Amino acid sequence: MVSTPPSQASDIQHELTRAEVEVDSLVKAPQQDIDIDLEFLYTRDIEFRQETIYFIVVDRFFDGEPDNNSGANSELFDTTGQSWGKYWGGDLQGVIEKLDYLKNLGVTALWLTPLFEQVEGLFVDNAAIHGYWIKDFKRINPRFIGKDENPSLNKTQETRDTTFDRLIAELHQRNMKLILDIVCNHSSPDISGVKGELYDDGVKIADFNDDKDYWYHHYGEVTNWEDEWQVHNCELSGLATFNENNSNYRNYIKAAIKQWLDRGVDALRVDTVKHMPIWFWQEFNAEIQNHKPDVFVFGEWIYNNPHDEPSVEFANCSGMTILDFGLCVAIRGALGQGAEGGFQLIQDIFDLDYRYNGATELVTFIDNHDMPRFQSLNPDPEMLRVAIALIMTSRGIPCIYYGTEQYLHDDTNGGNDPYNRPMMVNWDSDTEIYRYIRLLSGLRRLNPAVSVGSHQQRYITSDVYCYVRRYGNCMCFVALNRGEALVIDAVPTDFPDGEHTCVLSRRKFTVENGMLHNLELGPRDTIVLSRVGERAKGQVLVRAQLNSVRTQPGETIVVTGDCPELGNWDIAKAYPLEYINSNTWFAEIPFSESAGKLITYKYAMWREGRPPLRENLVSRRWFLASEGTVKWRDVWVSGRES
Ligand SMILES: [Ca+2]
Ligand SMILES: [Ca+2]
Repeated sequence: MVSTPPSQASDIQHELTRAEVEVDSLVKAPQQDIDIDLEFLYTRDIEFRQETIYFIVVDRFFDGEPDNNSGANSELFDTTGQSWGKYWGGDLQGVIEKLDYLKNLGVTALWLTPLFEQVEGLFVDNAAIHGYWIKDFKRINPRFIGKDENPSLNKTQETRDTTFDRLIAELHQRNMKLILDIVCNHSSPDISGVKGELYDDGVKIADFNDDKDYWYHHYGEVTNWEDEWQVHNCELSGLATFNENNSNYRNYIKAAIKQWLDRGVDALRVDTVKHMPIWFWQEFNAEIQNHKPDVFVFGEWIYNNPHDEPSVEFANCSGMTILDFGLCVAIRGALGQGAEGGFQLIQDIFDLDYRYNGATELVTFIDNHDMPRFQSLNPDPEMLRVAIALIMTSRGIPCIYYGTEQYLHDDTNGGNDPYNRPMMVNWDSDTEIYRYIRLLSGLRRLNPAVSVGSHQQRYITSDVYCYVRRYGNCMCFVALNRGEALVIDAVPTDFPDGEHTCVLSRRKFTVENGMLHNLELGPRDTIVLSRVGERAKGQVLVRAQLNSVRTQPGETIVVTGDCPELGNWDIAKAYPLEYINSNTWFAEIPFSESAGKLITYKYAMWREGRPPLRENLVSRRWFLASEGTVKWRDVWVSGRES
């Protein structure tokens, strides 16, 4: 081993001391003196993987305030609910009034379609009921809030008592989160000769047709979808596409989003991420996440899948995760359309999880506002329950499209847009699917195997799929059947021998030698067994994720370091990580004794019959705050054989 030269050693010591002093003084500095609360930066990292998201098209959910329905242009409001392209009256007061219904359903995070002020007009018979034609990113669509709640010019920051603010307060009171849907790529299409008029809190700042300061690209519609330059710079469905090279534009959009984060927004869903270069997103996320370190961000890369290299690169390098269209398409094929491959199509997607650094953070779904609802593909309510049980128990964060729990669907024109956005009519909390979602949402909160664990197939045919989710001694066994009743001879479960109860049906199952024998599955049946072990507890909880390490069976990964929690460099006492997939190891590591201290650590590979292989670097360093949770997202630095 090469010893560190004296000068370098003193440099390191000096740097450590300086870092400690800096961090110490910043943490202890009065909060009003600094923009970023460092204690916050080092402690708060939202863990979204145990959430259950519910996606609402605000206009189609519930009308809590008929006074705002006519908006600026009453022509765009349809009182009969027959004109699918017009507003039907749903608003934020309506969402507030249904929060208890949603909480009881097990929803923990609400994704609302964009709330910003929209262009008021018809474009091909459609008003901007979806919220994706934005006029002013600093103002709320007046159709969604109280009649006199939009402020006079440049006053949005000063206004904190609107229906929007009440919604946030009511959500937080129920321990629920708000996901704001944002669009950075474009503003609005040409409506009666007006295109891309953009406002900054009521003050006009840009206009596509009079674009003196180049806020927009002017290259026409995308014609070749294989050409990345076109996809970034050309228009999508005639929407004025922003020129991200203009730093005035970038400052405007970042300032607008920060304003909403300051008002209590917990997470962002980002539209059309494929249509802007990755450097823009890296800059955007760096700044947004510095502003609010515990914000969770996910993007829509339309029809991404793990074979599609640019979308995988985006998920791994942009600073945000993405909606999992690949899994969605597989589920719709296997369960919605009866595809011959069945569950194997779904397994094929999970088999490529190693391509993502954070497969467990992908946002999973079976339908949304841009595709026919699942039941328009297959009206069988039992099949819908199988599909929902799958996304709620497999890796990723499930997102339920509004109305699913009421079997809401309109099959006109195959259920395609706009018929996938019907008005909510039923609020029955006794439906079987409502009960499923409620129970499985609780399971996600309770059992870390479901929220952060590995996903391992145990039995598969086109009609039957059994898998185990596993994290340490926490586990969850799931059996799904898309076909008719059958009996399976034997399925390995990982569960301890004895009797276990299905979370959904309360049926009892007996495990012998780790196996379920003669497992009876009814038609479109779902079985979920759960076992929760001890969960790590400490003043500080570090969620350590290590990527790009290749292990062979029998090899395991540990974290070794200079503090008692990591074994004081005694590798036999290092903290073990859990295998998630062939690219990812993960553990929740509790720290108490070292809370508030600067620690150094590195990863190492334990190998049977050979010396451990340590990372080839001096060390990693982290200032542990005195309390809270934080994520490490590290990449293995290849070790050298000694
Ligand atoms: Ca209304
Ligand atoms: Ca663009």
